Amino acid sequence: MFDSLSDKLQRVFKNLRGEGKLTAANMEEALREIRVALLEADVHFKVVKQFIEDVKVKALGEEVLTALSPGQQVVKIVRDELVKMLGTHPSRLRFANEPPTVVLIVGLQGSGKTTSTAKLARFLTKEGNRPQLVSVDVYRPAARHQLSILAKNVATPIYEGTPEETKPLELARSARREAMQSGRDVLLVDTAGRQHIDEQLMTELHELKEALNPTEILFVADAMTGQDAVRSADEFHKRLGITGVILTKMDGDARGGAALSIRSITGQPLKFVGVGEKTDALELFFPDRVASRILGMGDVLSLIDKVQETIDQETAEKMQEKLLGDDFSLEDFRDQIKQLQKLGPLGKLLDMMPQMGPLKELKGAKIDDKEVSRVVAIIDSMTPKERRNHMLINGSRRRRIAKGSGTSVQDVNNLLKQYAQARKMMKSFTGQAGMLGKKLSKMKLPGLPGLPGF
Ligand SMILES: Nc1nc2c(ncn2[C@@H]2O[C@H](COP(=O)(O)OP(=O)(O)O)[C@@H](O)[C@H]2O)c(=O)[nH]1
Ligand SMILES: [Mg+2]
Repeated sequence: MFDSLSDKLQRVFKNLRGEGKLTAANMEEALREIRVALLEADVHFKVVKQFIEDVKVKALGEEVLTALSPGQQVVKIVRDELVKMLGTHPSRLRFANEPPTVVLIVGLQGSGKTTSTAKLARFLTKEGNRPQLVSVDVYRPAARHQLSILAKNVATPIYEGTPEETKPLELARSARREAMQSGRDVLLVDTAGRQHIDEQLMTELHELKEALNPTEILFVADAMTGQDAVRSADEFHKRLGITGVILTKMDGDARGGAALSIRSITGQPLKFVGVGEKTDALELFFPDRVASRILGMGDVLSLIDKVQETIDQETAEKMQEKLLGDDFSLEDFRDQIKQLQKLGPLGKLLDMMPQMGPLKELKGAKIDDKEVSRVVAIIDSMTPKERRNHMLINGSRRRRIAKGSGTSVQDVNNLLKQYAQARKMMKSFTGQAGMLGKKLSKMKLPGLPGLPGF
């Protein structure tokens, strides 16, 4: 769905990654490319304009985090703005105080109303509700029959109506009465559609709205129709007042522009997406997940969040100074390993960092809790002097430390070796000011010491 947009955005971020810092010039270039990518994904031009402005203000403003590299900064800003554009919080169905809650399903012909009505019934049942269905599409007998068949499929009662009930309003009223009598708590009303918005349809929908006082009026839009879907959602909203959107056919190869524009244009949230023809192919819409999927950054984003959450900024800064200087002690080593442990399995961490090529061979490495406690115990058994200068630890001290920490001399030797390697590694990272070292220190990762041993 968002493949093409995703590819283009990633190219922009890749280019920025090579830059030392964010400047007005390289930002301008990146923003231009992001703008083109969004327009090509069929995002509404007004939405694109606002989006670019917001990203620009943030990127060049005070909110820039010096802890992240330029590429990561922009990814973060774009992600945050995408989430904002998509609606920040997932928007669930609302329920009436007095059951049954009435949900009116509206939209153009062929958009997926009948299918979505059945999908919703199934979804609600799974959530513990007791829905009731009715089709008021009196113009096409086949349409009502279609919902009857789907109702069986999702094991939900449907009000079929009497031969005398030929008007949408009559059918809907009777269906509500039946729902009340049989203790159903949600009435889903599948309405007729037209190829185009016309007066007669609007009048009919208005009457239904007046009579039923629905809690939700969900507009069903076909994602494949791109900007047309957005335009008709907007028109329905202006004329009828909708409370949310179901975007169908997201499993197709639509470019995604509709999903990205609907909220900004109509002011109404995208509540569900249809991702297939079957009745289970309905998903709640989660803005943050969709944004991450669009950016497809192997989750650099969650890494950024995680690093920021986990590592206390101040400790990290102190640590960084140490890493850059020459006084990286065994105590620091111990603290870093503890920090790393907090970040979770190393393999997972590295998975989240697609640009960590040189460290890929460490993928299999694990920081296991036992190993960490052993390291901590050994270092704690040293004297403060020894922790500051490992050269003081001779053979007999090694034996004592092993005894004191309940480990073996070999464990102590291994640890000292890892520590020496870590020091060397840190020096080469930072010393050469190589990209990787810079990246690590910028990200305020604890420097990944001693990795070869873990
Ligand atoms: N691939 C796919 N097809 C869908 C989806 N939703 C509906 N359809 C198909 O779209 C067509 C029209 O759906 P229907 O519910 O009859 O539309 P209505 O005229 O608005 O009631 C049918 O062939 C459905 O199977 C979806 O999310 N994905
Ligand atoms: Mg229909």
